[in-house]
Amino acid sequence: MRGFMIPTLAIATAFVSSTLALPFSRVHPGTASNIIITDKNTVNATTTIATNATIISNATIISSNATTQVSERSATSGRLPLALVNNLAGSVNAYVTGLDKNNALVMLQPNGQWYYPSASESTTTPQPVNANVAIPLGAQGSTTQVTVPDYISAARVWFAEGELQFFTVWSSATNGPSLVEPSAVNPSDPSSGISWGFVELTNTAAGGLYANISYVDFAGLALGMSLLSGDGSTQSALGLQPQAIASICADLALQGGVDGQDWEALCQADANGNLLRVVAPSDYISTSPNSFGEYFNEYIALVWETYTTSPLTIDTQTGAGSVACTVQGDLLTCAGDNRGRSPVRKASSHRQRKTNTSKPTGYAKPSPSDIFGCNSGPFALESADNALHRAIVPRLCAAFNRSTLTIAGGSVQPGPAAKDYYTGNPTNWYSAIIHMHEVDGKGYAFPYDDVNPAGDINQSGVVADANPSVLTVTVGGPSPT
Ligand SMILES: *[C@@H]1O[C@H](CO)[C@@H](O)[C@H](O)[C@H]1NC(C)=O
Ligand SMILES: *[C@@H]1O[C@H](CO)[C@@H](O)[C@H](O)[C@H]1NC(C)=O
Ligand SMILES: *[C@@H]1O[C@H](CO)[C@@H](O)[C@H](O)[C@H]1NC(C)=O
Ligand SMILES: *[C@@H]1O[C@H](CO)[C@@H](O)[C@H](O)[C@H]1NC(C)=O
Ligand SMILES: *[C@@H]1O[C@H](CO)[C@@H](O)[C@H](O)[C@H]1NC(C)=O
Ligand SMILES: *[C@@H]1O[C@H](CO)[C@@H](O)[C@H](O)[C@H]1NC(C)=O
Ligand SMILES: *[C@@H]1O[C@H](CO)[C@@H](O)[C@H](O)[C@H]1NC(C)=O
Ligand SMILES: CC(=O)N[C@H]1CO[C@H](CO)[C@@H](O)[C@@H]1O
Repeated sequence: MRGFMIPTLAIATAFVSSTLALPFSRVHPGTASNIIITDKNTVNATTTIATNATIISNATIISSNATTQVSERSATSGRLPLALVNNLAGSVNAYVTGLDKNNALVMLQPNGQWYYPSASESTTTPQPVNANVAIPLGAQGSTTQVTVPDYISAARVWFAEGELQFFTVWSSATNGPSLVEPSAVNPSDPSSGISWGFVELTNTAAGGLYANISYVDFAGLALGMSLLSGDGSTQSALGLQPQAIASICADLALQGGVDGQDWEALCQADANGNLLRVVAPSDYISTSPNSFGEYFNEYIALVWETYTTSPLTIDTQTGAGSVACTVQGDLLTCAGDNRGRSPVRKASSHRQRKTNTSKPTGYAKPSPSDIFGCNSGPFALESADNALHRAIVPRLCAAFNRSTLTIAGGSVQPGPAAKDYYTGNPTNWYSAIIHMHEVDGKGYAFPYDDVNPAGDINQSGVVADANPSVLTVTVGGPSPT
């Protein structure tokens, strides 16, 4: 059980604002010309070489609620049986997209065979994928079985209450198609008016299966996963509770009423006011840059003040062990971090001293968007960054994101346990509230959600196995037990 109550904590804060928070956002589905191409809604192949996979199996609807029985794959095959459980009343379609073992773009057809999308070179407008790539799920309570015929990477298993629209664009890098996927962030995306979600997976000969439920960018349809491994063990990440979006939006509205921030505007609704999804604050800020502007200022000032006079210890959880960080002037610097203050040079010559190589380049105060996204400003990684820096960034940003830097035990990070995450304020209420409405509290809600103190709950919601047997994905909340 998570140990926090929103109203009490929020009212206890000194960060109450008098500005009026924005209500939820409306989507207005557009056409191909309204698509905004980014790195988040595209999959770029590295080859166009298509190898026709043999038909493995047709999707089969099992009209019972019995535990799924799917034949185990052989250890040397990339075949991955999927059991898709529909717990929603309406009609649901599934889609599988990704890159095949040659890194060519593939989509799975309902007959179990790969479809290799194409693209025309003659236009820059995204072109619709018209092939039959929707796998209709059976009625509520049924399990639909389909086998991914071979290894796949950068893959998603999508679910939609209706039909999703996929597109391709010509890529001059490969002289072939790039896939353009539905975007949760763009309110004019052609698929924006329907409720959808996905789980991400990669299944390779070298690495096995790695699948996650990610709420880093948005939360939509309630999806849960369970992986049956070759050795008979199971792992699960149960995802959002049924009807979670309505509850999350109610909580966000409550928080917006308290602190005046645009929390409720993270929620998108269709023209009739039906709630569809919740977009992460970093993605929301990318289209509404004035939101959350001053939100963290006082908190950051307090963190800076605290660690000016005493050290912040970051446990890198690597061979480098724990390192001490302190605020000097405007910058937080950590011993041994390449972005920290360089070691004091032995003043061997007058000339060297003049070049002042000890210019500090530590961590500047982050902006709200830096804190929500963990990949910009002081948290942006550069190719020259050393291993220590790469270990500190996730842990430092996670500490900001969970508001654990100024609570008891917060001077060591990671330190405070999951029950104390988000008990400070201001905090990332998107992450906090999403985790509250997850069945088991698992599922990435910000990019470094896999940072945990050793032995504590791993909130990332990943299932992984070198020899996966069956991946079950449940739509609409867990099956009744
Ligand atoms: C794919 O390529 C397009 C340009 O053709 C680019 O805009 C997009 O960011 C790329 N996507 C990824 C995931 O790198
Ligand atoms: C895949 O099969 C289709 C239909 O049989 C055929 O037209 C196509 O050329 C094949 N592609 C490759 C790469 O073999
Ligand atoms: C898949 O279904 C189609 C249409 O029902 C059928 O013609 C085909 O033989 C089936 N393929 C397999 C592998 O069962
Ligand atoms: C499966 O369970 C659902 C929900 O409990 C129920 O509505 C449905 O009738 C069941 N289906 C079968 C075939 O028993
Ligand atoms: C989730 O899994 C996908 C596929 O393996 C991976 O690309 C992505 O980075 C993962 N997401 C997170 C937040 O780790
Ligand atoms: C070197 O640069 C830092 C930061 O810009 C400054 O604080 C320090 O005084 C400089 N030292 C010398 C000797 O100029
Ligand atoms: C949490 O799980 C993720 C995914 O398996 C993993 O990358 C990460 O290292 C785990 N974190 C800890 C502290 O074990
Ligand atoms: C994304 C996120 O969790 N942001 C949090 C980062 O850290 C600060 C400091 O606690 C929180 O207030 C933010 O909510």
